[in-house]
Amino acid sequence: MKLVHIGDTHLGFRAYNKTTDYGVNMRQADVYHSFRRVLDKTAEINPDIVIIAGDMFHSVRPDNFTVYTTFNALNDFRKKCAAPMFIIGGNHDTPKTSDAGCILDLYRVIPNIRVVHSESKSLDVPELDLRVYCMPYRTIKDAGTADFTPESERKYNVFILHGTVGDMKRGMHDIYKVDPEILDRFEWDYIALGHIHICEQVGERAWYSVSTDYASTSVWEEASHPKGFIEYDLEEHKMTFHKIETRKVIDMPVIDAA
Ligand SMILES: [Mn+2]
Repeated sequence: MKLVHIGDTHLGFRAYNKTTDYGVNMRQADVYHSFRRVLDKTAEINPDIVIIAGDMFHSVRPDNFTVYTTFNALNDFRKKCAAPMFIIGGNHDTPKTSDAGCILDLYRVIPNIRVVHSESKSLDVPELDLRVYCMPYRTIKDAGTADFTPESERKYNVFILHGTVGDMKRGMHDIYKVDPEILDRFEWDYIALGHIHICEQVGERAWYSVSTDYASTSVWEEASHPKGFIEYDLEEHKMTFHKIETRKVIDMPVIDAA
């Protein structure tokens, strides 16, 4: 049983003034192409489960171009790989009020894509003997009281969460942090985390995947870290990191202006 864990893809991210020949912001195009590369590689691996652990979009209201190119990318992927895909809401793509509507809901129309953004819940996948517990960013404030008791026994139990766990300091926008104790409250086969843009292990079976391109406020801090995604074998408990090619970020030396 193989799982692919994709982290913050931040589609619709823009930076600087350069545009492509088609008039699209160059960094926006880069971020999109990295996403396509990740999906192409995932289709080659042909896993049983695919996870996008939050911040699929860079903003609550991505531009129309981003909305429909993302639709094309996921639709094309679906033709090559039938694995169920689980997408949860992150801090960037979940609106603060429910009447705003969440753009992630649009992607439910693609077969076998499940989206969770406004509540924590368990999704049962009997055909894979699998249960996936989803905790999107909007619900991590209640993580302490979350009930992980399964309604039915399944062989594989996977937990997806978007947020900062423990004392990691990188999230400037963090209002809530999750006590790492909750990761141990149930014997998960894998914990797929999103929010931190660097690949990091935070528990025996718990990983932050990594963002799929350099799409943070301070990309230079990440310059020495490769971008990619995680493949995880639920039987052997083996993690494989797949690096993908992106445009390079070069951290220039400090200039002494004096
Ligand atoms: Mn993010």
